[in-house]
Amino acid sequence: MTKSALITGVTGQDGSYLAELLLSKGYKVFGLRRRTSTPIMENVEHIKNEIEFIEGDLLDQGSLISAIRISNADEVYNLAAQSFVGTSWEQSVLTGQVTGIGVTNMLEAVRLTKPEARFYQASSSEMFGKVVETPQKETTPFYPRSPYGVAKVYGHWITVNYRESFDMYACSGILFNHESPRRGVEFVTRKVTDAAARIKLGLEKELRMGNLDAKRDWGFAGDYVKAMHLMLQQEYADDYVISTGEMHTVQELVEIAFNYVDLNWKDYVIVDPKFVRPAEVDLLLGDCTKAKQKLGWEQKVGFQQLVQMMVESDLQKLSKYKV
Ligand code: NAP
Ligand code: F7E
Repeated sequence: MTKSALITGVTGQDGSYLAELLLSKGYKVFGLRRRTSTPIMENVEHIKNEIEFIEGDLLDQGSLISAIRISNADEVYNLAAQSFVGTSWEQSVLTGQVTGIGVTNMLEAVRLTKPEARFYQASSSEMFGKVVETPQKETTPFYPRSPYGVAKVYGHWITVNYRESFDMYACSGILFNHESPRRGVEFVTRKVTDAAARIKLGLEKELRMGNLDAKRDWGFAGDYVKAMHLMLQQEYADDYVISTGEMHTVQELVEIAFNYVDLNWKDYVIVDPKFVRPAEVDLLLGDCTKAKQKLGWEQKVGFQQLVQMMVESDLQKLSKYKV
């Protein structure tokens, strides 16, 4: 029998890769999409005729109940969020409402409408924040460092709580940073690959950055959405860390991107306090042994390959503007 899935945040980076994956597996895919004055469809343009879009918002409970009713989803992937850490200090209340309370709104819609549906919550390594142990695994205590991280901790625990209170199949994937050519341009990887391409093509002269010493465990979004799907195919619902187990600095990211276009990054990069955060997450490094053993999940794309893939994609997108 054909399975159906509802993806919130379908127009985002992960939503688009997950929709592709589920379509390739024969799912009927429904995507919750916000009404916007101009449609934001770039990531799903190529599959828009295969997805059934439902208008709704994580802040509007009725629209979420309707979405579950219309889709009659067997699997619900809650990927929608205000997902940019930087903005979470500027819009802390909104971030709390969407990224935190929005999870309860979605869980309530499932509980009231189709409690047997399987639920995935997009938790984050940002919950570890000022890390209390390295590497971080499922049992590592949380110490969030931003309004975004705090909201994700709430979303994480409400998912665990609904699993334990209502016996729902509700999982939380604690995903470390994952990137792709579809990454929003404000996130550091895409900001750097976009800038390297622009500078190479003569469209920009410099790149202003924040903390070059921050360390992250960066993987490829296309690999990570496979873990989301696997989490909903198990006998019991559980929570899993998904990561590469490798850590790099922002400076290494910059070096790889600029080397790829034969430029010396030191000639173009300026550190600007405007991009330094009020509270920083200095390092994140994940231990995904549990996911490897129980889900059989593994990453395919390495860090250098990922950065080069992103620069290449930005060069192609921007080449028509070359001066
Ligand atoms: P993204 O590209 O920023 O996508 C976020 C999606 O959420 C977009 O489709 C956006 O719609 C939608 N959205 C925002 N507010 C909404 C609202 N009020 N109601 C309905 N939809 C709303 O994020 P991503 O990188 O794909 O990440 C997916 C999820 O994983 C997020 O929850 C993120 O916090 C989490 N996460 C991401 C990472 C990572 O490294 N990428 C790591 C751990 C966890 P519009 O297109 O209309 O803006
Ligand atoms: O920053 C440093 C910055 O914005 C990474 C989201 O997907 O992953 C993401 O959150 C690091 C930070 O991602 C700039 O200070 C330096 O230390 O790419 P980012 P993030 O904050 O790690 C987690 C797992 C999520 O869940 C989130 O949704 O890079 N950095 N200079 C900079 N960052 C940005 N954005 N811009 C700079 O100029």
